[in-house]
Amino acid sequence: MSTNRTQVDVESLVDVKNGIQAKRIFWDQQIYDLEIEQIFGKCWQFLTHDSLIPNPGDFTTGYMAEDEVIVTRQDDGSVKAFLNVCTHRGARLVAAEAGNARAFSCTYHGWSFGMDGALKVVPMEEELYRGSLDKSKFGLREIRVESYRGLYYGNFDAQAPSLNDYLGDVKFYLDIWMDINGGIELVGPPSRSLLNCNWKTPAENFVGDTYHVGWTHLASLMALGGELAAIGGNEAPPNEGLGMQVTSRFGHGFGVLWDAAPAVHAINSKAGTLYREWFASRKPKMVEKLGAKVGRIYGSHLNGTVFPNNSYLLGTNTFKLWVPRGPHQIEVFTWAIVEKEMPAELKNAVVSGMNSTFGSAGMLEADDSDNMETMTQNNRGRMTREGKLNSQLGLGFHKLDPDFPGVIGQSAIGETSYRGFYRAYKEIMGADNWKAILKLDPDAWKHELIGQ
Ligand code: UNU
Ligand code: FES
Ligand code: FE
Repeated sequence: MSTNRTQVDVESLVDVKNGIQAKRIFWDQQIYDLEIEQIFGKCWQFLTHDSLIPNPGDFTTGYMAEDEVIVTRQDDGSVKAFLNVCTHRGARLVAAEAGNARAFSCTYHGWSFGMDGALKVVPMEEELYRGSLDKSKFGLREIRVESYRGLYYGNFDAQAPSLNDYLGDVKFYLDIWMDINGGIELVGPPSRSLLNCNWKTPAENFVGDTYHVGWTHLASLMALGGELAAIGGNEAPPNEGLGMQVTSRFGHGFGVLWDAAPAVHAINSKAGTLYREWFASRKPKMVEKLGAKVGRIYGSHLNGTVFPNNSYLLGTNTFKLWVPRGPHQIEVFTWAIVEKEMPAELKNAVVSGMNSTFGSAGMLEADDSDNMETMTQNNRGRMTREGKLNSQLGLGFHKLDPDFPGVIGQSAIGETSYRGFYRAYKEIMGADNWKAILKLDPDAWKHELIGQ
């Protein structure tokens, strides 16, 4: 067992049955170090989308947790990812955020690598190394890559389940937005910003927090005047018909606010007008294909997280990666997510609508950020970090639904997907390896969450 695993009592961090977590999960360095090994070492992490590297030689650089990576489109159309680190003396290989290149040359001594990762050229190789350097042994460290609906994810663990199996129950819902309706694309380059919070504070907020929407975002919702303006200020408790929550085996989950997809695009803006027309024209086709109950997912607002750190708001056109930078800071990457078949005018309008609401300087992004930072930074206090976090909202009000995969939280405002997120977190943090996780009864997680 690694040092990190012997230093952290994972069992004490999450109480699944009672919906409680230890507050120190947002603070302790040892917990963070174990997360890097167990969570980010085992789980699928978002890299890029087809639309951002369409041609051979196209590349983007980014992060898998604290590891710098490069993602490149190969001549055969496939996509490979590598550590963005020169295998000579370890300098960063590629400084650009994106581009097109046939080869990558290190800035330090000039070793050059092909876009397939192979070490191709070593300056003065014959004269200096005199045949003693085996270039085939010094290619870039390759990372396992798989894609879902054009979204590429990387994984450091060869034992991990396929990306499809990992997404599991949430694929059914994502497909309604990302496949059945004609597919999606990401608009980049991503904006990047620093936030002084633990990576789990926004990940849990997006996976499961509809409770804060009417309160934290009151002023923004009133200013925007969309479908959610009525819940601003929590003046009237939402009825049961407002939405639902969904969670799944590996911690992915989301909240649904029925028929509210365009809610944060200002009612009188160009985006607001065009987008509401768009849903009115597209929704009936989805209902025809999927039936009224399931088809309603399209045109509803979805706030979700793909475990561990990839969040999205479908309707709001936000696609996020919360890259950890130590336990108390993240770098936020924000892309716009649009439907492929939207006319260019609508795409442009919703990208700009997204940037003014959930971009790095967006008004709702700003509403959230102080909460994310204080719930991290106040753990500087010793008594504070010995405390607990409560996610008991809706405990006991779950169901299984033959039409909706996963565990369903029955009211719009609840914390079912928080509990699902931390149930998976605990399981993966404490497991010897993927083999041990995958040999468990595949339905056991549901009973554990529902408590029966
Ligand atoms: O802030 C959020 N997570 C959110 C905002 C969720 C739904 C609608 C608007
Ligand atoms: Fe939720 Fe205080 S009311 S953190
Ligand atoms: Fe928010």
